[in-house]
Amino acid sequence: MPPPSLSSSISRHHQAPAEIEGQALRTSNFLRQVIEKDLATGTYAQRQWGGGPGDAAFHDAGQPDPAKIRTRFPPEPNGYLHVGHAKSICLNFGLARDYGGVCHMRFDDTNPEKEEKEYVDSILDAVQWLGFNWESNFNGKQESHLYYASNYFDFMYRAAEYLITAGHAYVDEQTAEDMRINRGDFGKPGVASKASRTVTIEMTDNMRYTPADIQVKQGETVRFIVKNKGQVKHELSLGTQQELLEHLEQMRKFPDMEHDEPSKVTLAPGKQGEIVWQFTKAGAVNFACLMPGHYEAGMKGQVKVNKK
Ligand SMILES: [Cu+2]
Repeated sequence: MPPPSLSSSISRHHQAPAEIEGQALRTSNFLRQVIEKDLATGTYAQRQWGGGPGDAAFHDAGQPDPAKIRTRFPPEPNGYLHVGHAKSICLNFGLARDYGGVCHMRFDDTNPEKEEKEYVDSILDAVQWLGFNWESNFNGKQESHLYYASNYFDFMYRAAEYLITAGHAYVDEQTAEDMRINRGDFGKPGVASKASRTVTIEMTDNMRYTPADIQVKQGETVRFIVKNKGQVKHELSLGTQQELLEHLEQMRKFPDMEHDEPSKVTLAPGKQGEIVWQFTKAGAVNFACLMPGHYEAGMKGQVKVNKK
């Protein structure tokens, strides 16, 4: 008998609830708890479905939704997927499957200059390889839920205009530099001779920093010696949570981009580098590895800056 293919043995693991030695295992998390509560109390039982993406009026004119829940996987088709996407795929398609719902495969393709058909095909292939698809079959009616945001961009544009005119959103006219300054200050580059101590941080391929929790005093200058003990490239970027998440987004789009900023150090396997930083403001400063998939796998830490 030929061995089962990798993809078929992986999709078998997706069957829920899993069974080990006759004992049913039931995993749970806060998303499942919210969904189960809504299904039990019928919170959205009266919801209508217009047959495709659209505004409230469009759906109100539709049929009672045969899907118990709707989730979505919305990648930008500007690169190949990584392990963080695999988690999102299993989460969104897995919840839809487990609760009698549908997961929409929706390409967030609103930046056509950076997007290629090759990435669209590769993403669809990856979702199927993980054992999922975007078809639904309710009451004998087969439907595909493959959507492209560019097909209803005008609707989203009108929605944005509405939010602005209703006072719920605004257009930020600041320059990129002003935004950076106003967004939250996490300190400034320090001078090594002023450092009150040296903290060594090790990075490993299990996507962890050691230590990952560091305490400093407000005003203190710290010299961080960062060592890459792994076999792949890692980095350490210091910043506010928002700034790190924005950089993460840029790294997804341009994985080879390397920052040359004093708050960051990128290291080849076996190398070490340093960051000298003065923590001027009390609160939390975050750090993370923005190599694709690393932050998602948990490669992050925090510097707690204690008030003077
Ligand atoms: Cu890393």
